Amino acid sequence: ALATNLGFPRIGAGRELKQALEAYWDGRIPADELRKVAAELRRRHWRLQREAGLDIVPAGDFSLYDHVLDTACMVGAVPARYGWDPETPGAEVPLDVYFAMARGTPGQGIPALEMTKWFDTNYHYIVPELEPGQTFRLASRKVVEEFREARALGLTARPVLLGPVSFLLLAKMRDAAAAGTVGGGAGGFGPGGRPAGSSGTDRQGPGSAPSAAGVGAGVPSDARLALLDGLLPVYGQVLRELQAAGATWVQLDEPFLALDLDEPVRDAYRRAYAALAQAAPGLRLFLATYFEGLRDNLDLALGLPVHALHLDLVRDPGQLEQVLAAGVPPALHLSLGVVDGRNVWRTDLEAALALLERARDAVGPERIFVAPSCSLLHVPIDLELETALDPEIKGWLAFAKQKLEEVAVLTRALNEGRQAVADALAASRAAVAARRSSPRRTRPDVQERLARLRPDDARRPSTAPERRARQRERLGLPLLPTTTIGSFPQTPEVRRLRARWRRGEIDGAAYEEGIRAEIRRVIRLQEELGLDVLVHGEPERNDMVEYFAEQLEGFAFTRHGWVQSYGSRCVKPPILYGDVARPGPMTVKWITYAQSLTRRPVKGMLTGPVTILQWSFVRDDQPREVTCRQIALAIRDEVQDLEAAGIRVIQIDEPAFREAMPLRRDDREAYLAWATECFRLVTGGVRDETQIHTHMCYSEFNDIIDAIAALDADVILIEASRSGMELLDAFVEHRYPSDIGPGVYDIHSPRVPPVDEIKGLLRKAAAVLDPGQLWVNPDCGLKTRRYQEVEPALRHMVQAARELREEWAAVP
Ligand code: THG
Ligand code: ZN
Repeated sequence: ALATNLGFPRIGAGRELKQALEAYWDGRIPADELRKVAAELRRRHWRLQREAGLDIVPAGDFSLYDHVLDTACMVGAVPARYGWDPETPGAEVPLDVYFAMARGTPGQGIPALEMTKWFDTNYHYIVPELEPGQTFRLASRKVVEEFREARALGLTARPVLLGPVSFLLLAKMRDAAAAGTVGGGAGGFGPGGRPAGSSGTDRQGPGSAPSAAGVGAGVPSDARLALLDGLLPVYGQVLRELQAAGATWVQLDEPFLALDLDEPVRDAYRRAYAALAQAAPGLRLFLATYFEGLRDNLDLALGLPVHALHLDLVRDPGQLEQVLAAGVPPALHLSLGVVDGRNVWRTDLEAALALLERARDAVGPERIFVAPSCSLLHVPIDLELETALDPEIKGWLAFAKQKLEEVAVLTRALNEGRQAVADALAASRAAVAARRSSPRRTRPDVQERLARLRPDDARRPSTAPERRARQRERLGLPLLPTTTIGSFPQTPEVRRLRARWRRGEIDGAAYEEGIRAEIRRVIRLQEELGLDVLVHGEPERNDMVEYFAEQLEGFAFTRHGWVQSYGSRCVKPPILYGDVARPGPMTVKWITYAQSLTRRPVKGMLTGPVTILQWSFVRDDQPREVTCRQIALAIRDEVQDLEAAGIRVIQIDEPAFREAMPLRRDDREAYLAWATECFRLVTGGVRDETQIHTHMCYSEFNDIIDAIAALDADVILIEASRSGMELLDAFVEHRYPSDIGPGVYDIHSPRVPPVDEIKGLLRKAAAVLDPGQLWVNPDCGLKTRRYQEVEPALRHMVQAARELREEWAAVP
């Protein structure tokens, strides 16, 4: 058996890549310096992987921005607006074209490619943009060069490519009508598509999932697959060049093989791999599947002419037996992903070894690779850097480096027998036992409370229409009430205030007064603008998940546990290790202070349980739904405290509600049932006259509209401006019973929308929904914007609402 890895984090333990990228984009360092940092990181990471005990390391998994973008460049899929001439013989995509695709060029007004979630992870990839009749040609030899680099360092490396079928299924098509009109604009996307909403250095976050990309949906066959025949020769050429450079194995990542596929997609897989096997007959193809089990695609995968098949045995340990029962073709190697590449827990080596030994006894040790379940892109690099972490909890964890050491131990156990690694196995057993028996993990009061839950706890006393009448009366709101999503711009002064407090440079009293001053400013501004439901602006928060997790029991935090979110942006997910409890109020102090400054209603702002769960590293010793219910109860207590303190409107944000949905259709109903129940547990205890808002930051509601309605919120504030209110169709068809605030202003862009444009959007909304149902608000929080844009935009928004109120009031 051989120890291997599918991919390593690129950002660097000290986020060196982030620093270098941002310095390059700011013009502070030249391209050569950026390349030097990147090469140094690759060298360091290869050395680390070899020293951890790997026999074969991945090469080409490094990326300056994103591996899907790298693949688009490899095959020359560069939309015309980036000004790259594909006809120039031998021309490769230059660095600045690459970054223009990732980030746009604000100076020239060229938008970036769209960005969306990589399967069910918190990583975002750049969505390749293809057109009918798209041609491909080899336009980047990055993977060949990086393979040579690894060889030159004396490593046995396996080049990594995103497989051709997954590449096409991750892409979106421009429609034929618009394909000829390329130039300055980004118009003309297919149904459901839209121009990239964010552009340039301005990009602050992901856009919505493009409906054209198949991630998470039942994957449709469509025009993209018609491009396969044109794409395969480029892949063939890359394989031959890799072989010529000395590669024996090449890894092809095909995560879509673990999703729901229709017959044309399956056929595309058969055609693609037949062609690739023929293109470089001497090369061994290592087909990587992950994020789910193969399930009904098992026979398809086993029938492809490849030399190794990687299985994610963390997500689906049962698929090993299915594979063995189906009969492993005599020449096929199995790569067994037994170490969790998506989470931070130390592996139970005994349990992993049981699976590995079963496979070894069935197919022989010479046909086994031992590996993490997927690329380690999704976990932090090195646990040893966490010197401040509670030692007991640290003993339960493994980051990328430690995970590879586990892979090496398991491989040795297979090759040399358990006694060769007896110490490591004993240490693992002890760690597993210590975690299992630790009192830190369990809270009897939390478990008893969970056991006592009754269906009524997740139900509001009256129906939405009854509540609406009472809330209207109490809040005294006009037609088309105006509000915002919650955060106001985080000025450099506010960031500095928080940083100084964290470093202990100012005391608690000075910090609190600084925050209160900011709240005063934000309340005064909103009153002056004439908004109807105010917010406190969230100056005390950094990352919302971190903010709440820090105030709950059951979470631990790292100092260096950065995980790439997109490009140079990272998040530091909290580690949820134990039963969750709320020792005391988390937001009441700030919200009640804000409310004391104004007669208008101030919203309490909370993050929902599904989002806190989804954006944390979550314990693997109980079902996610149980953990989510515990978080829900903690947030419920906060809601109760806010209500008791006189807060009349409370918003529970669930931006991750959709992305937490299982990748396989069969698993979705169960997820939506518990996720909905958790949201309702948060709000179930409030009185009829307390108004519950929620916010979700994407515009794909069609397939979850029933669950959205079942949340039973009084008001839902959603993204809509970028799709020109198209998403409202789902709400119309469903006869959505509550109020809706379809965002009328795209906060992802610095542009200030004119009054008439906002009125136009509201008219569109009022044409399909009851005007009495409509709220007026921006698309998302204003945290990443500047006051110079926010103030005029909100002024226009309020003006538009006022003009329409008068206009519509005049109509009998
Ligand atoms: N919080 C968490 N996860 C998220 C988001 C979030 N996932 C989805 C989406 N939002 C990702 N978007 C971003 C946007 C900005 C940044 C990270 C993810 C970002 N990070 C800072 C950086 O890399 O410099 C670090 C932030 C910090 O200091 O905490 O700007 O909102 N959990
Ligand atoms: Zn949002």
